[in-house]
Amino acid sequence: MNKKNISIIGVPMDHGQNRRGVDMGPSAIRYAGVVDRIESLGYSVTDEGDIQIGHADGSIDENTNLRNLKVVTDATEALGAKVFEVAEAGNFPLVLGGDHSIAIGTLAGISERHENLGVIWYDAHADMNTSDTSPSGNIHGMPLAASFGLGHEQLTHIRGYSPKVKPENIVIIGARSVDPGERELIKERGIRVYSMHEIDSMGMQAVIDDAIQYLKEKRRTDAVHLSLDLDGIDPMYTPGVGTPVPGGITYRESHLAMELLFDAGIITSAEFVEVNPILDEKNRTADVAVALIGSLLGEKLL
Ligand code: B3U
Ligand code: MN
Ligand code: MN
Repeated sequence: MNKKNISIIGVPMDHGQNRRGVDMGPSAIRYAGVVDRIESLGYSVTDEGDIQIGHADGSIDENTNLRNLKVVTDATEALGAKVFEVAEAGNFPLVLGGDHSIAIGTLAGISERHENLGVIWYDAHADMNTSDTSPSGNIHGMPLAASFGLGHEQLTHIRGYSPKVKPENIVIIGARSVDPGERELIKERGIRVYSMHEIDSMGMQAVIDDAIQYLKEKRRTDAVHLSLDLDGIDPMYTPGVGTPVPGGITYRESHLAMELLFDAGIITSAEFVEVNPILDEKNRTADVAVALIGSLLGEKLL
């Protein structure tokens, strides 16, 4: 990655799920020193501030089975516009969440500029539910499906087009909690998943090498977005997340993954989501986010 200017966009969104506090994620990550950390690597950083988020009552609409649809739609629309603007200006968009519903907006802004976008989804979950399959009505469990065109039209058509990404250009890393409807979609759409099984048996180095080769050589992607949900990492390292799932990726494996992605030079935008300071211990989860952002942007020991 050449030393582009990094544009930080905060998205204090907590309406894509039903545990309060994740709206403070961007503040926690800033407090953990994200700007200084990136500047120390020789980049210039512009903090674009936060996207405005409206109010919602948290109820699930009985017709759509969706919680807070309007507020999530409005915010992702605004985020999409901002991401598009900073990317168009030649900057690297670094989005800080906020719950994972915001990825719908990030991808809407990014994909508009690319023919064949790739996505790496680092997460304990597949985030591929739709209003029909979701057990919770929570939109943070739906952003991947919405981005390849499945789900409520308001979610699939942010910025007026759909789909944002081809299912076969998606790589999921760290999955260990997948709902039945998601499992079917993974098989049916040919989505590449490196679950904890593959991480354990192949090792993280081989997983990332394989993922890079797949996106670069096989899929010939022209840009790759990294969407990193902190719950992909084991909750012993990142306790401040709304839906922790044990048996996750270690801190060290995650650093290695970020370093290998930096070395490959394929990542063109990124987001770090689901940091919830209310559920956290001494801002540990935000600290991990900042450390991983450092590695993703080229921080090395020597
Ligand atoms: N798959 C479940 C749970 C979930 C998804 N994403 C998170 N949790 N963080 C759902 O509600 O869709
Ligand atoms: Mn997620
Ligand atoms: Mn998750």
